[in-house]
Amino acid sequence: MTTNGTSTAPQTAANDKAARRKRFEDVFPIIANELLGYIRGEGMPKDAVEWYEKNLYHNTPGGKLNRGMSVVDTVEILKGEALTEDEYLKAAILGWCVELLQAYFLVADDMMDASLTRRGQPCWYKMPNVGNIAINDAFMLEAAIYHLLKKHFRSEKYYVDLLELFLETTFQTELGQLIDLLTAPEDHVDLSRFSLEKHHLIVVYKTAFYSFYLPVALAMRMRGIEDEAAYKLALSILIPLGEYFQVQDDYLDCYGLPEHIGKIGTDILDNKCSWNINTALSHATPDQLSVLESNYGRKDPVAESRVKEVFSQEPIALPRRFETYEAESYTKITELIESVDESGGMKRAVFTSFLNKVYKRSK
Ligand code: GPP
Ligand code: MG
Ligand code: MG
Ligand code: MG
Repeated sequence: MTTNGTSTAPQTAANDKAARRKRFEDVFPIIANELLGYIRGEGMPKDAVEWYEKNLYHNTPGGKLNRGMSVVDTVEILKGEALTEDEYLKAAILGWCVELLQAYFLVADDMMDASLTRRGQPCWYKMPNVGNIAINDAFMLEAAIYHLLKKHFRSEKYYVDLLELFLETTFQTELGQLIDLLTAPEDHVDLSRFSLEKHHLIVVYKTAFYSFYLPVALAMRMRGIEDEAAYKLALSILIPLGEYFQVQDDYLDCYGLPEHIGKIGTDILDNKCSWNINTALSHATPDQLSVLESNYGRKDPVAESRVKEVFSQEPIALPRRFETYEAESYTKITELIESVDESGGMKRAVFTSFLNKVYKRSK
C-alpha cells in the first residue's frame, strides 16, 4: 500500500506486462536484419531490400502480439523457472515465426475481405504503390518463417516437429479461409446456407489452430514434450478457446470501436457467415428476418446500417446475447482447465495465461 492507501499491485503488473512486451519486441529487429542480410547477400538490388524491410515492419510488429508472446510464456511456464538468455531468444524467435505467419495471413485476408484498415493504418495492399505486389509480399512473409527455422533450429531434434506444426496449421487455416469465402459469395446472398455448425467449422479451421494450438504446441516441442496425449489435451482446450476468440472477433467487427480494434468491420458488407448473423437468424421476428434478407451482404453502407439496427433490436439484442455467450464460454473453458491432470507434465497455467489474455477483450 502507498501512503494514500491505494494499492501499487496493478501498477506493478502493468509495468511487468509492458516490460515483457518490450523484451519480445526487441527481438524483432534481430530477425529482420537476418532476413535482410540474407537477401543482400544474394545480391538483391537496394530497392528490393528496402521493399522487403517495409513489408516486414509494416505487417509483422504492431499487433497485440498475443500469439507470439504465448510461445515465450508457455516455454517459461513449462520450465517452471526463468529462461536463460539463449532459451529466451530461441522461444522469442519461434514466437516471431508465429507472428510472421499471422502477418502472411492478414495481408492476404485483407485483400480477400476488401478491408481498408488494419492495426490503425491502411491495409498493406492499400499502401501507395503496393496493390497486387502484396500477394508476393504475403508469400515472402511466409518464406521468412522457414528461413528462420532452418537457421536457428536445424540442429535440434525437434526441428521436423516444428516444420510439421507450421505446415499443418497453415493448411488447416487455408481450409478455414476457403470455407469462409465459399459461404460468403459476393453476388448471391442466401442466409439459409448459414448455421452455427457451419460457423463452428469455419472458425476452428481459420483461427483456432494457428492462433491458439500452434503457439502452445511449438513451446511444448521446444521443452521436449513427446507424449502425444499431452498434445491432444492441449488441443481439447485450445480449440474451444480459439472458437471463443473468433466469436469475439465477429462481435467486435460490428460492435468494436475502430480506434480500439484498429480496423473497420466488413463482415456485413462481405456476406460473412459470422456469429452475429447466425445468432440474429435464430432469434429474429418475421419482419426482422425480411430486413436481414434484403440488406445483408450488399455492398452498400445504408443496407449495412439497417442490418446493424436490427442486430441491436429486441428480441435479437446481440450485445445482451454476446454478454451471456462470453460468460458461458469463460465458465466452460475454466472448467476444462480445472480438469487438467498436471501429473502428465502439462500445467494449467499455460491455458489460464492464454485465457486471461483474451477474456473480455475490446481490441
Ligand atoms: C480471421 O478472419 C482469419 C484469418 C485472418 C485467417 C486468414 C487465412 C488465410 C489463409 C489468408 P477475419 O477475416 O475475421 O479476420 P479480421 O477480422 O482480422 O479481418
Ligand atoms: Mg478479414
Ligand atoms: Mg477473412
Ligand atoms: Mg473478423
